[in-house]
Amino acid sequence: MKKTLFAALIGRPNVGKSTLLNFMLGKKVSIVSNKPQTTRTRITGIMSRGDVQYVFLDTPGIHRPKNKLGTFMVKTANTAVGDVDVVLWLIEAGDKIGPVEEMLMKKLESDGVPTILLINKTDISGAEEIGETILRFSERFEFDAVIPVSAKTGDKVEDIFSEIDKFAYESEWIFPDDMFTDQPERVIASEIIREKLLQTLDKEVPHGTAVVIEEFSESEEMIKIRAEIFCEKESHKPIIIGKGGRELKLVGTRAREDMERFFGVKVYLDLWVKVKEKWRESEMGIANFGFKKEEF
Ligand SMILES: Nc1nc2c(ncn2[C@@H]2O[C@H](COP(=O)(O)OP(=O)(O)OP(=O)(O)O)[C@@H](O)[C@H]2O)c(=O)[nH]1
Ligand SMILES: [Mg+2]
Repeated sequence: MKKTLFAALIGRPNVGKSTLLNFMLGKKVSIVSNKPQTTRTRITGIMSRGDVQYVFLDTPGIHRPKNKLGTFMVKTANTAVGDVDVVLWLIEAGDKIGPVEEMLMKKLESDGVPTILLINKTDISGAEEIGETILRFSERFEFDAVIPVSAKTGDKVEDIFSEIDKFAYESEWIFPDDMFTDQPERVIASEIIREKLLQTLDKEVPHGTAVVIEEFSESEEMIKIRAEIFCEKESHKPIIIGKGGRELKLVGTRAREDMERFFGVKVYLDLWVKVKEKWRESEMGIANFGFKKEEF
């Protein structure tokens, strides 16, 4: 008897949603960085194990948006809540209930979707703080389960499966059993480049970048990729390129290595940096980079 389960990973930026998704799948499908607002769209991770096909939706961190891109990201996360059988709400030990949490609780209540609270990063938090945090959140909301986990070490991640399995429903599987993401190869390539920008560059600069794949040509022995990195200000361009092209070269090497691992063939990567003033602030700017209104 085959079963299907849709689960969304929801929470504030930087709590480890994408890290957890990658750990659960045993494959890297969603980019990770130590900077908040890394994930910008809904990323689907699929896993078929035993009788169950799990469809996980990784979402952008919920925050108070400061521009049109932020508004799109928060809407994407909110919409995912309504599309799933169970929500995995990730927090960190010490987190308080603020406006973002209030809003999320209201949404979860009105949608009536089962919710499991995950206190992530237990490898770097104290037992007492974890306990207090569980109490604080449980007093305010009726969670179906509460599990302290570590997406980094994998501690208690298997317990998540035991809890969510209850919500799986009988159905034919939607995706082929060897499929693990629905992202097209071009999107994976652009996300890998964005991850390396976030990991290599400091502060605000990488947050204002968008990556467009201009060419993706495959032959048997290699893939040739030409990508354009758009930044928001003329002054950001030399920062991304670096002295003598050092930074861009580093981004390129790191991205190429990951791409070769992912695609399993040699990759030739050609990166260009361009400017698109304040693109995150306009509807048209974000639509041009594929963040479309139609998605919700
Ligand atoms: N120590 C520790 N670090 C973790 C754990 N999970 C995630 N991290 C780190 O936390 C940072 C953020 O991880 P992400 O997975 O990108 O977080 P996210 O919730 O997807 O963030 P957004 O996409 O910005 O919403 C990264 O530096 C991760 O390595 C964990 O269990 N333990
Ligand atoms: Mg993420």
